[in-house]
Amino acid sequence: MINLDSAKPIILYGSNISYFTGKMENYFKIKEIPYERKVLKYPKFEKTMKEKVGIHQMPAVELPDGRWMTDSTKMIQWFESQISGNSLIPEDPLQAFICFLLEDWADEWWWRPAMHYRWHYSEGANFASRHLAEELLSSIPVPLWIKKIFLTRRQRTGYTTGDGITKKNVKQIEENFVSLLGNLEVIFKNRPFLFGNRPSIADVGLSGPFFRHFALDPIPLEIIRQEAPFVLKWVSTLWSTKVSKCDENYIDGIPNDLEPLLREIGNTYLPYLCANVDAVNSKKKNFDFKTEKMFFKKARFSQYRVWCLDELRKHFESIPKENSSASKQKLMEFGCWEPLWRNKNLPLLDNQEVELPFKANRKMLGVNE
Ligand SMILES: N[C@@H](CCC(=O)N[C@@H](CS)C(=O)NCC(=O)O)C(=O)O
Repeated sequence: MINLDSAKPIILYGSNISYFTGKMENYFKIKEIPYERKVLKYPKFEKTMKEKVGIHQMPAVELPDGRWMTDSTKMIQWFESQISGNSLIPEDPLQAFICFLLEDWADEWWWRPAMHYRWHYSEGANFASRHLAEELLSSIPVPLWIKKIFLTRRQRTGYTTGDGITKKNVKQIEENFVSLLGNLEVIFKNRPFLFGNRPSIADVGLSGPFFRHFALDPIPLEIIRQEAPFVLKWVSTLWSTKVSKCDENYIDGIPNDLEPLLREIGNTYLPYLCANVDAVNSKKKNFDFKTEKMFFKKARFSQYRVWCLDELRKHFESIPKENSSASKQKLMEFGCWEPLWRNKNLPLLDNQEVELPFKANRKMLGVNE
């Protein structure tokens, strides 16, 4: 068990406009885990992370005993295993599985649209490139305007135009976001969090795309203000909620209004993970991916996301026998079952990510490595 002492807080290294740093901060706040966010400037941060955890990505956590950690999903699971009481993972096995699924979807699927809104529009790119240049690159003796151009290009070639976004599908990607807002608005009109009056790791997962991106960057924030005030309210409620003060447990079962989200995971996100597995199997660095509503041209392969799919399978396999057939039934109803198991063998690396959260093998996308 970890000793949480506010005199010796955990250090969270990361930018205050970073997706996964924002997710970790939401988690620490909800759990009242004392932490201090710090920035280690580049190139020192990159070098230190590679030494400590094997790869460089944001955020990193340094524990009071000096150990370093990476990967928000595995860090959160580790903290959950170290702290007794007030867990953010529901006891009900199907609810817990759905939470892991929603968290994974929030981390991996909504990354691309979040990067799109930030870097495609000059309002977002100007704001974010200036912010990051000043926050992270101030020890590099290069004029600000050059740093801004460098950052904007790096993020676009890495994560937007370099990851399947073209002139033709921008509209589809933006419609997908507006439809997410519509679905979430229905939920948050009814209750403060996805599973009732108590936040879960699914809410924490969704704070990734929302807290430091959609509800911060000028273009998506304006859409949320106009179309989804309850979503905006959820963002700030989550940020200011302490789970120790929530005395109600999670609501029973899987509420009907989660169904549109789960159906989308079944018909878009899990098939995307399968297409990524096919690309990795055939050693393709890029692949096209099509759903009823979207077409991605030359999306980037991700070895990390092969592992994500494997993790989801492991979570399902850990459901106790007596709950497993009812859970399978529900997943079939949402269209999630077939794509979860579509690819027989997953092309994982030997021992891929087994040492997380203390050592990592792969970044989320193998870009800028
Ligand atoms: N799976 C990781 C993903 C972390 C991640 O990709 N973070 C982004 C910034 S928010 C990053 O560092 N990207 C690496 C880069 O751009 O080089 C997690 O959950 O923490």
